[in-house]
Amino acid sequence: MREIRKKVVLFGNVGVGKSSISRKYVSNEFSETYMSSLGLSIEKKVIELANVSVILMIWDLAGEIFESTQFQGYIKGAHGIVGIFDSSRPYTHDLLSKFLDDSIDCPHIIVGNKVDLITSEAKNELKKKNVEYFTSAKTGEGLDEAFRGIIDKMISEEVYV
Ligand SMILES: Nc1nc2c(ncn2[C@@H]2O[C@H](COP(=O)(O)OP(=O)(O)O)[C@@H](O)[C@H]2O)c(=O)[nH]1
Ligand SMILES: [Mg+2]
Repeated sequence: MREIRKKVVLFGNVGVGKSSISRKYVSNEFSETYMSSLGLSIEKKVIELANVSVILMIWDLAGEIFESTQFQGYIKGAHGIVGIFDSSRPYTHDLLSKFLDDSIDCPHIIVGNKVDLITSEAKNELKKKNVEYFTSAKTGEGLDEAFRGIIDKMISEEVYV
């Protein structure tokens, strides 16, 4: 089977759940204890589609990456960006969507994480702001759909034509 390797960068404020999403999606593990990881972690996950294996390299950078001087190096060569905010702290969405609109021209999606912490009313409000995906790194809800969403945006031209 054909293999396609893709660099996907997780992006968003400190504490929104980037590392938790990566860990849950790749290893099905979750921890309530705040793990302020140091540096850069890169996790690999292989997704088998009908006619292609997608090898995702999921990049997760610690720290305040909106502000970081390392940021340009971090997103360099990315095929896709998963922009993550904390659904229970809506201001993290506004920061994220502004940044993605202004600065990013590769395929990207916006993910509202920690959906286990919000009411369905709050979720509906976020849907009005064009949030495409909701996830919980705690329960695993929505993770496959979100990563499938960024995969589809990255490979649509090369696989489905
Ligand atoms: N309830 C809940 N807590 C979460 C979720 N995702 C992350 N957390 C918690 O939020 C905190 C920050 O998560 P972390 O992955 O370190 O965020 P990062 O700074 O973006 O990498 C940790 O205490 C996690 O346990 C989630 O989907 N639901
Ligand atoms: Mg982290």
